[in-house]
Amino acid sequence: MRHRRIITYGTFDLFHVGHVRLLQRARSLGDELIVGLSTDEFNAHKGKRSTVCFKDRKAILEACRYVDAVIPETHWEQKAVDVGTHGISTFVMGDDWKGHFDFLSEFCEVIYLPRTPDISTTELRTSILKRAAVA
Ligand code: C2G
Repeated sequence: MRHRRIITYGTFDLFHVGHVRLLQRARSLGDELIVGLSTDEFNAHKGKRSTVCFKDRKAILEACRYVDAVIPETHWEQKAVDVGTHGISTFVMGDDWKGHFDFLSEFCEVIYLPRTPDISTTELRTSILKRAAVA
């Protein structure tokens, strides 16, 4: 049976259970999981400003039992190159991205997994700020 390497991408800011469940399910699809982690600069390009810097988001992901390696995600177009460079069998994203990366099916399997409901970095940040305001 061929060694199956999985890849996924994201910001993973304020690491939460939705991220864990995505990584857990992605990892269960193969033997190894690589995460393309958005750099702070790429996040700015995505119109996102993460609370936690790239260095710390990387350390947190590397501590996650489902993650075997973390590579920087610096631009949208790197995915097809990464799939070749790392010998990826399957590309995985949450289904909020459904359809956006179907072009990769030319190079590897493309799977969109259902998002975990009722949790997001934005919701977390908002609830923290709300509590701080009334504290
Ligand atoms: N996710 C999830 N359930 C949630 C929140 C997030 O399954 N409740 C998934 C997202 O669908 C994504 C991954 O966790 O697959 C990381 O989420 P983000 O860090 O928000 O990723 P994003 O900023 O959308 O960046 O090139 C792709 C981009 O880098 C994706």
